[in-house]
Amino acid sequence: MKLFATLVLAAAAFGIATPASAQFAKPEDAVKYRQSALFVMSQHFGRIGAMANGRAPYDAKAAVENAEVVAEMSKLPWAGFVANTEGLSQKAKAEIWKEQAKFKEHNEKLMGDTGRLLAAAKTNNLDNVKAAFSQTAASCKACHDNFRNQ
Ligand code: ASC
Repeated sequence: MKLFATLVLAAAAFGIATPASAQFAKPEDAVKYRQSALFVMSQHFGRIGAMANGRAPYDAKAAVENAEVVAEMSKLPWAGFVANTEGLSQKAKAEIWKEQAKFKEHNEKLMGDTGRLLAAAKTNNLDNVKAAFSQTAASCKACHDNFRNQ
């Protein structure tokens, strides 16, 4: 274990990629990490949704700020889907680990969409925000339909 820790530190010092699992002290932390990133993303995505759906007045500056958080958060959860967390969360389907290429495709689709949502927000045009919001929401839903229970 001590040797492993030393090797991980050495690898980190030299910028060598270490397994994602090595980034978390324990499997439960990886679950908490990915759920936290997804939760923060959903809060900020919801604020854009409120504007897109007319439940809140359109505030172009707020839309950009929220889209920045969404775009950044959308990069994070995936590293938390470590193999040793399978079965720890009732919501994460086994398919995540059985169909890793497909899961990765969904992750990348979302990151592309959130990048386009941010670009749309920066146009300061509500119609652009609405279109990019629904594209992104469709990506959220597609991944949930395939990989999340309930
Ligand atoms: C949200 C949110 C999700 C997605 C999903 C889209 O605002 O929290 O998980 O949109 O509901 O279908």
